[in-house]
Amino acid sequence: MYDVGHLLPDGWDAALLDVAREHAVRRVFRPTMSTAREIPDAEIPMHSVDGEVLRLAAPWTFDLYSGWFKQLGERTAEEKLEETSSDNRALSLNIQQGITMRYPCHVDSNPMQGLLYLTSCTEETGGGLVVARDRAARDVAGVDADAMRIYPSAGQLYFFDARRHAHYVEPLRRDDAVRAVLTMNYYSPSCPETIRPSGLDEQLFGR
Ligand SMILES: O=C(O)CCC(=O)C(=O)O
Ligand SMILES: [Fe+2]
Repeated sequence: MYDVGHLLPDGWDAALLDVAREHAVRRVFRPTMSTAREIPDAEIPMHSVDGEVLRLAAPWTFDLYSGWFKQLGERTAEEKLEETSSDNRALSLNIQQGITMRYPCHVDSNPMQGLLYLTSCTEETGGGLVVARDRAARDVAGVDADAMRIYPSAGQLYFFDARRHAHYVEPLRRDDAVRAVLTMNYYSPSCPETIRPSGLDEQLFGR
């Protein structure tokens, strides 16, 4: 984890929260792809701003993705990181609001995930990132049976290889609470973009 918020231009977080307010779209996640770790008939509402929209509304996020943040990620990965072939696959701004939403349980397909948090969470606010210790965890109940919880703060940049540990984001505990994170996907020579499971784009960006 790198604390980068104070090194970014003043107002970066407010600017992205404005983009979220203006451009977020609501979708219903259905666990049809091989990386989902939900019970089969789950339907989970999600709010996000796609990379193609971020490219226009906050182009500087792409400069960080392919520049400084990629370099930081390469310190954690033991190899070079590769950018994705499309803006939607590269970046997404994910927003969670109120007590009913959570981010679906899944494993990542990419070997390195960068997460820049715009908001802070604690045990009181909820919104923790819940990660299975057991690689066999197949759904939320399986994750919860033995999990670690991460409560990120605004301005923190995390890098993960979460291909083998299922994870989800727990709901917030207040109706007026908001959680927002810029997610960045990187591939690498040993795990290239061509392994991305079919059905993932349709589920994440379909209209
Ligand atoms: O929002 C988070 O804390 C995690 C999101 C995540 O797991 C992902 O984007 O793959
Ligand atoms: Fe993930």
